[in-house]
Amino acid sequence: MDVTLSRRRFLKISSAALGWSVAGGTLGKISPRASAANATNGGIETIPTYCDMCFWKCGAIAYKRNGKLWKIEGNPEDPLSRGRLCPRGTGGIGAHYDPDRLRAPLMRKGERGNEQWVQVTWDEALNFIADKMQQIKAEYGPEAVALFSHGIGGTFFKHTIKAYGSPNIAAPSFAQCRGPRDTGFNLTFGEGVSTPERTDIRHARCLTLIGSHLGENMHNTQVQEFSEAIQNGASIIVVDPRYSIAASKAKYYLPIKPGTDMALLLAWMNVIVNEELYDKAYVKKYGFGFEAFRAEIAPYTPEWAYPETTIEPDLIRATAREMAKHKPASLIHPGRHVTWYGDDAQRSRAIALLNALLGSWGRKGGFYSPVSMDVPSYPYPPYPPSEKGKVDNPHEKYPYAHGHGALTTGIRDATITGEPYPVKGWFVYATNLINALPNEKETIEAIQHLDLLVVIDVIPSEIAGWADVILPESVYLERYDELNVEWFRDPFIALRQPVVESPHNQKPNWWIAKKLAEKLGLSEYYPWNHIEEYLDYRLKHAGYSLAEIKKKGIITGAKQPIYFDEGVPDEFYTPSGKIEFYSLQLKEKGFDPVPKYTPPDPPPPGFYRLLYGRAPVHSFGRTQTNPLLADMMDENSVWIHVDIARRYGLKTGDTIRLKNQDGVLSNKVKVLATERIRTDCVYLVHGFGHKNKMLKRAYMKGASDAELITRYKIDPLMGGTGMNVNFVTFEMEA
Ligand SMILES: Nc1nc2c(c(=O)[nH]1)N[C@H]1C(S)=C(S)[C@@H](COP(=O)(O)OP(=O)(O)OC[C@H]3O[C@@H](n4cnc5c(=O)[nH]c(N)nc54)[C@H](O)[C@@H]3O)O[C@H]1N2
Ligand SMILES: Nc1nc2c(c(=O)[nH]1)N[C@H]1C(S)=C(S)[C@@H](COP(=O)(O)OP(=O)(O)OC[C@H]3O[C@@H](n4cnc5c(=O)[nH]c(N)nc54)[C@H](O)[C@@H]3O)O[C@H]1N2
Ligand code: SF4
Ligand SMILES: [Mo]
Repeated sequence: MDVTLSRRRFLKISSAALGWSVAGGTLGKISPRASAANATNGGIETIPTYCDMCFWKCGAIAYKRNGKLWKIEGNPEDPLSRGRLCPRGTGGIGAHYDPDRLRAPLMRKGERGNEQWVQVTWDEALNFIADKMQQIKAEYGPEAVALFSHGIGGTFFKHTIKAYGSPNIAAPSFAQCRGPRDTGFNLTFGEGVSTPERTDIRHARCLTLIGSHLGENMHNTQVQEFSEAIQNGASIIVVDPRYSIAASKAKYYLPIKPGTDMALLLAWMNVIVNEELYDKAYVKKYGFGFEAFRAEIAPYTPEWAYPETTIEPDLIRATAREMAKHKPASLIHPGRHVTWYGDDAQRSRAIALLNALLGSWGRKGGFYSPVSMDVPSYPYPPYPPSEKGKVDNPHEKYPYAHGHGALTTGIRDATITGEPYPVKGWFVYATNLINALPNEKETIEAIQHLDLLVVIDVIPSEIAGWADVILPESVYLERYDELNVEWFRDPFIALRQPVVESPHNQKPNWWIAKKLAEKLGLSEYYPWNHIEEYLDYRLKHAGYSLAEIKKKGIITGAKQPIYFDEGVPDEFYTPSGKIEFYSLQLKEKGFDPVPKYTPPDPPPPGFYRLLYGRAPVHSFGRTQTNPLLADMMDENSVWIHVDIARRYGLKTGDTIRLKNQDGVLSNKVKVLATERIRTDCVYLVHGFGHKNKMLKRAYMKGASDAELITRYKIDPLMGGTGMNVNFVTFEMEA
């Protein structure tokens, strides 16, 4: 690649985007050169595809110059990106050129975890895996193989694993991310919030963000809509112990004591109900159990909430009135990564209830009803039924864990204990379980019980370090994937297609999953020869074709109603058919029918709560080796309040280690002494502190939050793992 030119160009594009986060205004304008056509012009070729630098799947246009990947911009025809990518999306070319990429299949030599490998052929690797899987099936049954997978690239692995006979498929995006939110909303409205979130941020007149750090959390469409809402003069209320970028845009900033949001939510509802500020007609028409709810929240006055949250009663009242003034275009954002304290499904339910009081569900500026295109699935033979059922949640211990695959930590527990039945093989696709699950010791302990650990990744991640076999995947710019048929405000179909060839012996997921199925004697599940046939079949049955979608990357459908007053049926799929202010199903199962507050455990003396989140230029722990993104941020710092830093004699730039309540010591990390955080907590950007030596650029740079998260609190409703329950102190470095 022409490194200088593309880097200069890249920095220009991303600093425009980052400028937004710091200085306000919109993201960079749509480039007039971004033509959504598959064109060759003076050695320049444009190929539309969709981004995979995170899981938002923005439509993009890749540019090639003289046959080489040059740059990526947003696809103006795509409803998610609307022609603009976030800095990570723009930096996607770095994923193709990353010198740390896995290049060929590797098999472990010696002990697990010692990171010594022999390079093998694809046939050798897949034969080894298929033989092991047949042995496991013969001895323990097919359910003893589990798949962990994150993102759309896992589609074909899920298919192969189901065909093999296992129902044990899990993703950290449920029990370590947004599961509790969808459970809380489902219990209230009968539907979840889904992804992309059905939030009508663009039209909100008042937007309340509870720890949703938009601007650092760079989910493109939401950041663009947030920016529009600000420009349209919406009132922004931000609740965060840390003065986030979003907080800097807020009319009201509430620096809440961590873990006490439930108290604030109850007090807000108390004010809105007592002062009769709620949408009475809406609540009367759609609400179930409102009087019982009113009685339950009566004790939770702002004066009661003040010592819990440290937010002044006047400020609680003022913000409650502000959000009510703009109803129903008043949106309390449901959040996304909500696995914080273990009472997360109930906190999410409280957020749902507050939205219900404001009448925002089904209304403009609140939650719209998403639509999608109708693209029939491929007609495969039925999967073999499983006699044993899923392994993760014996006796339905977590009654609301259904419907989203299995629980990651449930599979991990079963692997360790052998109960309710043994798990002997793990497939890990595009998820770094060492970083994504709390308590890495338990993950490593579970791995010791396995007969087979296969990791499919693009770089040598920490979990790959523990594998028996590592399979190197082509990055998204080098492959086709499943169609993106998203539920969104506008219906569309998006295509991911190869822009360039893989540089070494990497293969796309569909090819690996299909070859493996064939070696397992499951060829009937792959009646197509190439994914192009599969995609064309699906598209033809929807009235389109692969040839057609390849040109623009996107097919959009006609606008459809998305609000109640546009004709969306005002139905709620709860047991009562209404919005459940009081939940009889929760009561029957022994849970609180209306959310209650439990104070968080206090830190041990001299310890500070460990909080963590995102940086605009990185995705989780997966982009630290990307040369373009690492140039912008190559390590994290620990945010410490200036007064606390002073107490320890620390200043910005000093190097320390963090030690958690269980004695776990982090890598060295730089201090950021700042007034932008409370005195009772510290903050790290997630994804740094890599420990795999093969990650040359990222090895030991910064500290890993994951490593310090040894404790977690399980949500009794749905099995999510609250992870903001760890505390750290500081160890000085000479
Ligand atoms: N401590 C801590 N834990 C967390 C979080 C946190 O903030 N802190 N966040 C939680 C949340 S919100 C989520 S959604 C989860 C996310 O957790 P994960 O999905 O595990 O995210 P990553 O850790 O980035 O791991 C993604 C892996 O996929 C690999 N990868 C990237 N592209 C490709 C590809 O094209 N093909 C293949 N095969 N692999 C690829 C990357 O190299 C990386 O190893 O983690 C959760 N866990
Ligand atoms: N750039 C970038 N963007 C991303 C991602 C990425 O990796 N990189 N990942 C995407 C994914 S999968 C997800 S799930 C989202 C996650 O992003 P979000 O869902 O927006 O945020 P969280 O990770 O839950 O929380 C981080 C914020 O919560 C605050 N916080 C911590 N504890 C508390 C508390 O007790 N109360 C309150 N009110 N606030 C608290 C922190 O200070 C921080 O600002 O980001 C998405 N967007
Ligand atoms: S939000 Fe950014 S990284 Fe995620 S898909 Fe969109 S452009 Fe790519
Ligand atoms: Mo997430």
